[in-house]
Amino acid sequence: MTDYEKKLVSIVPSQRQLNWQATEFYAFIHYGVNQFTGREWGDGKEDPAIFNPTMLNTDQWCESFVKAGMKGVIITAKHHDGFCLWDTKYTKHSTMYSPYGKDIVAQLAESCKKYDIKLGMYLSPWDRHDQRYGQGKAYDDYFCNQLTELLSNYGEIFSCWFDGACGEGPNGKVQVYDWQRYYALIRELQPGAAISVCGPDVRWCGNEAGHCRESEWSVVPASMVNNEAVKESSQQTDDEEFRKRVPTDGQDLGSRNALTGHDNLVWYPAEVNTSIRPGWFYHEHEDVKVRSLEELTNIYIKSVGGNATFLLNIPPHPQGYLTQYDVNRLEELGNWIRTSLSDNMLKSSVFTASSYEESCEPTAINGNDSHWKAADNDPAIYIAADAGCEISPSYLVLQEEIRLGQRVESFVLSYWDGREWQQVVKGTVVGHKRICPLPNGIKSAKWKLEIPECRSGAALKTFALY
Ligand code: FUL
Repeated sequence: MTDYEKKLVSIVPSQRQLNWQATEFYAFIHYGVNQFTGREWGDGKEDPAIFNPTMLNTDQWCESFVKAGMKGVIITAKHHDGFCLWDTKYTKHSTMYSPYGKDIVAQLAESCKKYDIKLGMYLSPWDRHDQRYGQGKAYDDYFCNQLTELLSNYGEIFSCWFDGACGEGPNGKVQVYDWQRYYALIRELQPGAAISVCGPDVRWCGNEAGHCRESEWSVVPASMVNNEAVKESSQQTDDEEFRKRVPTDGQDLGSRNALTGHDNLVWYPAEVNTSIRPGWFYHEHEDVKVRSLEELTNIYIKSVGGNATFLLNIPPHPQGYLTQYDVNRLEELGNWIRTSLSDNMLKSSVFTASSYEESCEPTAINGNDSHWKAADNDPAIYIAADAGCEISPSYLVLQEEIRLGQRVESFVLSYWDGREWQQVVKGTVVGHKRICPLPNGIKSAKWKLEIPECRSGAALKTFALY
């Protein structure tokens, strides 16, 4: 192992990043005053009197998320319009002063417990309602008081999601956020919560269309943790086109080439966030524009199966429930995940490998908490599986033991056709998880995974075929 490789694999995730990464697929809820006004960005002048859902049912949301295979939900406790969905002491611009009069975050927290899923908070730093916005410390105090309520009164929080969007023009109010103060408060109140987007733990994938880079690296230059850059690439105006746009630059953030010249590196893994509909908030005319199952399975494969996580927004109807259009699609997606990725055809295979380290034998692969580790000086790393009988899989699933860093730079899957090895699929990064669809109709008992490029010895938890 070269010194440089040693350095690269010394960058590892924190426990909170490991927990967040394992959440894989979770829901976003955009709900507030906007679905009553038909807007995407409220201006902060909305009268709480318009907020009057009569069928709000957070159990229905969570039941649907569980059916989709999701393990958590993040709610817009406050969006840019400043309207708060919880019982806050610090403003009257909230559900408590609306005809509805109840704490929605509390209801969701109860439902999360009941359905055993995690809860996360979206609290918009940009606030178009509050008079303190733009007054420096006065607003930071307000924001920290809000954070304190949200992080103290609703149980364990897995994610604090800080949006980079701000549409204030040159004549608007400018607030210089005291990020370090916010982060210190979060670490104190919820040390397990990952701080996402404008934060040090989770990197925004850089678009709202659901696109994930082909090679999504978790080890990147520390300069990527940059809230100003996030702000610049976030929405500057309420723009439907922005939500569909996929930037073409910045596709390689972490290859050896991309890291050249960067001494300071960090573990900063990606999250893909998009909406099941064109808008983040509910609009009736978009009932017919719910994304197809095919689109969603593609995003799932490329994000969860591309070393990112998938945060899918499902906006509730103004009356407070998820519509059948969305509910049905979520259930179809969950069924697809359960049927496509649950029966590993290599589970009782015999594994052999080019090399291994003590206690990390090839048989340790596909265990509950064990892994196979190739020797650091192995010049031609591979692991092979003999399933004992012919199998005809549709998906390859790989996982690295990321506690040992992100190591795999390229991989090739082949099968034995009776005479020689035939290549089936190849790829680049693996990280937490890589899912590759396979061509139809290949049958073989013997499969081999080669890892031609690796940052010293590969460490794999999973080599599965479904
Ligand atoms: C954007 C916001 O402006 C949208 O309204 C939405 O909340 C999305 C998740 O982030 O930047």
